[in-house]
Amino acid sequence: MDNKPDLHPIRTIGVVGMGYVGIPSAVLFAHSEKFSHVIGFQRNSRSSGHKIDLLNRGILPLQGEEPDLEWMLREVVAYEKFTCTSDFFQISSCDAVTLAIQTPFSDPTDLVPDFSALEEGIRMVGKNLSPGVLIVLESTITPGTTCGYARNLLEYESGLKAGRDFFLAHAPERVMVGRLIQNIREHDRVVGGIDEASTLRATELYQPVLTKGRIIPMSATAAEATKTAENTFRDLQIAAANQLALYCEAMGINFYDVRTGINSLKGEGITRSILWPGAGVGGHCLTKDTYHLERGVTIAGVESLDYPAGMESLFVLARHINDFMPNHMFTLLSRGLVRAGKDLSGARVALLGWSFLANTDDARNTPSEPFRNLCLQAGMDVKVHDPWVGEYAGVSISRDLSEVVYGVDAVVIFTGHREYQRLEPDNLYVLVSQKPVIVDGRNMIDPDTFINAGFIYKGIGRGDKNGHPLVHLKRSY
Ligand code: SAJ
Repeated sequence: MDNKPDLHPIRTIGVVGMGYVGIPSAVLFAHSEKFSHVIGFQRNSRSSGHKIDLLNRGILPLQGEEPDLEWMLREVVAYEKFTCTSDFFQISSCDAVTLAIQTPFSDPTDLVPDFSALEEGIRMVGKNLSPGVLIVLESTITPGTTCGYARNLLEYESGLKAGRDFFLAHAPERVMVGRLIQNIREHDRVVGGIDEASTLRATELYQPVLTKGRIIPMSATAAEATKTAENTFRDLQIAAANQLALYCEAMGINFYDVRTGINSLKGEGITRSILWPGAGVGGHCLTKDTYHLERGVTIAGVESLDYPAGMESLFVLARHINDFMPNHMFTLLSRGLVRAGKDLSGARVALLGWSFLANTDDARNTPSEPFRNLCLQAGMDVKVHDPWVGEYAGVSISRDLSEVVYGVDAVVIFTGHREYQRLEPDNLYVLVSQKPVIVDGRNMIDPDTFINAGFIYKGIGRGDKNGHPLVHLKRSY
């Protein structure tokens, strides 16, 4: 008996979850002449149900610029190659179904991601699953989820058997907002099946939408570990830069000189690629994927893990170092105010930058928030400026830089928005209070120009400048 699903051509594709991963994915499948139709599945929920009608009218329900996505969506709708629906029964007409549903951590300390939305999606697919279908999970998930939790749920809801009646794989998304279409087409695509046949079937699905990118086949669990670990390693590299910057401050030297020196070591097989220290690490990737990886090891077989007894995970330690950086920014601010002879309580602070990523409006898990909380707990008055972020629950954010810095005791640069590179020391000096402090969390300004203009300077990694002699200026007004 042939115990493999039958291999008819993939013609109709279902994409569950019309978010910033699902929409470009669905549009690219629909745009390929290899496939005849794509159905986007979206819950008719209060927060996202509106997307169904917009998408069916060829209107993109995403924020910001997404090159090519808009006209491609209009085209596939016009040619009736793409439709969006909340009727999950239509999954039964699909040859392949992908799920791009986020699994955020409501509280990273408990290491338990919120699977509720993904679970609902998997159940709906399982209830309408036909034999021979390929299911692919695209969300970032804990290693072991595809072969364990997801497989069991699909088999339970469908009464079918993975590997025998349907194919199952994981193909993690690697998209960046602002480059969705380009990333899907040009990044290599890791594709991991629960078995060889599923890997091959998933390769058949993704190959047609790749241009520069190539398929990288592996097991489902290896694919889950790849995605979580690629962000874990980036977080680790940032933590290494942050720790070295803290050391350089303590040693009274310039981190950026040391970084240049280290990176000058070149040659066959020699890499250092030191990243940049900063005021902290935000976003929804690096702040959670380490905990997905850690949870994967915990579930997959912590008893078989050979690791130094009682030693904390290097990866979790890196998370703690990065989460410490807003505290360090508060220490730099406090030291600056003390040098200015000012009390922390009642001090007026201009916090420049609320988004977690330079020149974007993305404020998810922004490190500016814990810093602002520390300032408020110390009795400071904080005004927030950001040229990109419109609003954020509980925080008033101004676009008027002069208004935010007027009369403050300290200016703190938290996000590397290009606007802050253009801060002019003399213009700023006449707006702020006497003996002003400036703290640079993103290496945006030249210390000497602000020190010579009368500021008390503190900067991450700038041990060579943080104890500078004070320059006393007679105010000309
Ligand atoms: N950061 C530093 N120092 C650095 C780099 C970043 O402090 O040298 C901080 C940033 O300020 C930010 C945070 O880390 O607060 C995250 O920055 P990021 O550039 O890693 O941006 P993310 O979080 O959007 O990461 C995404 C990831 N992409 C996907 O998951 C598909 C990541 O894998 C990419 O490497 C990253 O984009 C990228 O390189 O653009």
